[in-house]
Amino acid sequence: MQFVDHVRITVESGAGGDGMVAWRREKFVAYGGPAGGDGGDGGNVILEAVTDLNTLLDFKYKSHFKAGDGERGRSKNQHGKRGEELTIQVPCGTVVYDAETGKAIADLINPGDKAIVAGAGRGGRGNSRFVTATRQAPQFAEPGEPGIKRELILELKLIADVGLIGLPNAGKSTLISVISAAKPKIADYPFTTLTPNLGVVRKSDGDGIVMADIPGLIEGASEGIGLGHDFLRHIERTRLLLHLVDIAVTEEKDPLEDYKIIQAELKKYSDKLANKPQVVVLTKADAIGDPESLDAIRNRFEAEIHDQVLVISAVSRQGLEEMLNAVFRRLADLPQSEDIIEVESDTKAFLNDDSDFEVHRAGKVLHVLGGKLDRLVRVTDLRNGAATRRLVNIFKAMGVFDELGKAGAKPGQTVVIGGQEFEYQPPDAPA
Ligand SMILES: Nc1nc2c(ncn2[C@@H]2O[C@H](COP(=O)(O)OP(=O)(O)OP(=O)(O)O)[C@@H](O)[C@H]2O)c(=O)[nH]1
Ligand SMILES: [Mg+2]
Repeated sequence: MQFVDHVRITVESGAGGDGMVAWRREKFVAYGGPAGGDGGDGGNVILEAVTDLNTLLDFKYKSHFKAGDGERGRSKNQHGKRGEELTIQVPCGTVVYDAETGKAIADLINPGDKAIVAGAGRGGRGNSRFVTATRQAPQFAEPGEPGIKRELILELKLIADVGLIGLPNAGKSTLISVISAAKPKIADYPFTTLTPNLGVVRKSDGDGIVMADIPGLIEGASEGIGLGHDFLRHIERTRLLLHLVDIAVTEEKDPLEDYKIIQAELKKYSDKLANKPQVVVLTKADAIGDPESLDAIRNRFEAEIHDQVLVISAVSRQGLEEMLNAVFRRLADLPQSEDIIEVESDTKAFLNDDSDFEVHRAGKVLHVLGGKLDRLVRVTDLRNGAATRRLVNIFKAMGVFDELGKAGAKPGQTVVIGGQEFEYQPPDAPA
């Protein structure tokens, strides 16, 4: 199975349905009172973390998602139907970024975690909602709000307690296959592992921890050599790293140099990863016949890193229990979760910007900017004179024209409000 951990998708929420202009039919009465129903709201687009996915592969085939639009309002004050909501399933550990800003907007870690990434457009109100003492027969209704369309980057960062790192062939996959039920491919050539494997390692009391086996790193990985180093994102969220060093290669290579190569590559990826708690594990001890040379290697490592160094053989199972005990002990002292994602509040999923307005001059044109005004313009049918007159009255009541006057607007001048052009009228002119 192909493992995909980085995709770009487009999501679009449903537009709200337009409000309706309709009249009650009564015998002998031309306009029996307004009876136009509201348009239905559109559907939201939601991302949800689920356990039965572990790659973003599906998004390679389908990357465009749209929720249903709301239906338009009907006569007899009947409201339009709501648009269908769209829930997109993603694997646990999916981080969601706004593609435009690059900011993380959601981190879906646990099954059931959800984020609304595109909020539905609201349905427009029908004409019966615009009745006032002086306006018994409103000839207009609100259009529905548009949906929100945006691009997102989804990135899978696995969630595991322990990450296995080391050069290719260090014995990472062999170790996880021996201490968990995971059955990754194992072979005596480099880059056997191309995509991460997760395994659950059980303690004697039944508690389990999750271990991640990832591809091997080599010198220059940060410059793209070998498999590069992007896959390190899968151990960013681990609490502890097991650094496996093959000591069966002493003839041609120095294991301590191998160790340093990996440390240097971790640092090139991020200081955070390089400084993550680490346990150094010398592997393939069965291949070293002489116990004294084994001790000598261990001593050299301990002198270098000033910490305990473990020695194992996955093949003969030597040292495995001691290693697991050390891992469980270290984990017990470490915080439960490693949150490395700083999620910013997602301001683009909803059209609910209620900010007040400001007047800006851009050359000769005066712009009035503000979320509240944007919304008002959006839900006004500007081809309809009555609706537009109402909008202009609201502008006046909000003090928009006063502010435009202060900013030097001349009667008849074009001003831009909510992205639409209007003619400026002094505040005391009749609507
Ligand atoms: N003698 C001995 N050989 C081992 C031991 N552990 C792994 N090997 C062998 O080392 C080779 C590489 O093992 P893998 O587990 O595939 O190594 P890896 O670190 O996952 O390698 P990549 O996936 O390529 O990064 C295989 O031929 C294994 O059989 C061990 O404890 N003793
Ligand atoms: Mg492997």
